[in-house]
Amino acid sequence: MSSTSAQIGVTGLAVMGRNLARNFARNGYTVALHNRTSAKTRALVEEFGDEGDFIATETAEEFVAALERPRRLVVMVKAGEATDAVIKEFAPLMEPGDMIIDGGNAHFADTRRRERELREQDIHFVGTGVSGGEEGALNGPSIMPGGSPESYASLGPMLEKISAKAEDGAPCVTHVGADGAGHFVKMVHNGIEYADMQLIAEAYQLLREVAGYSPAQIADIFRTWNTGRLDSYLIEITAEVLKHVDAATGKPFVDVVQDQAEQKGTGRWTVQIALDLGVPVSGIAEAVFARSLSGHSELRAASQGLPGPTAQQLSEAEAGAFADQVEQALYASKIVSYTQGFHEIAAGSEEYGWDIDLGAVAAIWRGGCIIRAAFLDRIRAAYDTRADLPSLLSDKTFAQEIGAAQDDWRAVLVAATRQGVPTPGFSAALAYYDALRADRLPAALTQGQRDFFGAHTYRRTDREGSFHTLWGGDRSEVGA
Ligand code: NBP
Repeated sequence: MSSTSAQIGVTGLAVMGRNLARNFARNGYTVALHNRTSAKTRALVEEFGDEGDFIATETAEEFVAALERPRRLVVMVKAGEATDAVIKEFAPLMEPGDMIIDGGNAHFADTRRRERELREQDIHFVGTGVSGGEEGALNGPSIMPGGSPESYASLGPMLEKISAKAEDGAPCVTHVGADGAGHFVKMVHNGIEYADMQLIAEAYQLLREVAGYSPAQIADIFRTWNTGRLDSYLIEITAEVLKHVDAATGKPFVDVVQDQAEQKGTGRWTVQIALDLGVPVSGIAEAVFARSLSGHSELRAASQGLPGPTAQQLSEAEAGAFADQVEQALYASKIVSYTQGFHEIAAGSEEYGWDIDLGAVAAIWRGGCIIRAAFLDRIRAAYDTRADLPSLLSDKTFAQEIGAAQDDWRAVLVAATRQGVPTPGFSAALAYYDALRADRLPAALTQGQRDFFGAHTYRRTDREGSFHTLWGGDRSEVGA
């Protein structure tokens, strides 16, 4: 603790803030520390003070005074009211050109509001997505900063230093775009994470219930998948979880955990915002709904005993072939989830004028974050080839791969339906794929119905204009 002025300060020293502060210090920066409850500040210095240069402070005034100009003040508190409370406390102590960096999981609309308000004071508010959990915060997260280009010029090199590095050595951070762009992208990241997890869970359930494999055998299958195109952090940890045996009962760990998941915050926002933007993120939505359904214990209890199909056990040879088909279905569905997520980012970028580089987003998710995967390199390559790609499915390589997977994908869903195994993620993904490639959609009939009961009018395939049929009269058509 030699320096008298810090290059960066962190307030909010719970798991994330503490580890982020240590990460900055380990990378050679002097870090000012602050927490509402100062016992946490003292504890950090006592436990980890030898990892680097820290300046522990107790009051807001001391904290702000400890920072070199322009100040870089990272806020890592519980997202929501706490963030506003902290801004209210610190902003009056700061000066033009200083930066407040919110690394919490804020809603991007809040970030836009805070950025606007602080801009009046010439303070740069940098809403920043941080992914990778506490481990990432310490050893290198994927970082998604929004805010002004000037703030990135000052902050970017530091973030690049503490961020995760992709396999090619590139730092997993980029200036995503103005005001709320970083938090928007973090939100969609989490939505995609929900979808990835749901698809993996469905693959597990199918391997267990249709193929008859044990959790330990499924762990081995996932390990094998992890050496191929599905190579990812989530597949890797799934194998670990499935292999784990509960010490108290000797049963597979997955069998002693209650099958009720929570859905909150960013995953849900991804779907809400997609609805507002009119973007079909059906796979992500099904992942959120699947968690929601799992948590309805009373509803589920009341439905126990409803009839299902007669189960048919596969032979050993059939099970092996089925596992290969599930891999195809999982990969194809994953392509769809990312297609939907990137569509939402593109739509948000368009709506808010962020000019987000989709390839750069894929690139910074390659390391540090929960959805890190070899697959993201492919997405980056797709956008590198064509930055204005209308959809990932328009990329030649992805189109070929999904085409090659489709027979197995369909076969898996036939088996799932026959055996009564719910696969909302796989099914929604296939429906999206089939709907997009369809020559005609039944939306034409929907338009006819709307015109019938509400005179909503329709457009014709053969002429310009808007038309209405006199359904209650002689059924002649009027329009221009
Ligand atoms: P929490 O979300 O549990 O927040 C705890 C921190 O907020 C403590 O430092 C607490 O101070 C402070 N705080 C609260 Br609560 N109310 C406050 C107020 N009114 N004024 C000042 N400080 C207040 O911590 P976390 O899990 O470390 O997460 C921090 C942020 O990072 C959150 O926004 C979270 O969503 C985000 N995030 C978390 C993860 C993760 O894996 N956990 C990943 C990515 C992003 P106290 O000590 O005095 O109570």
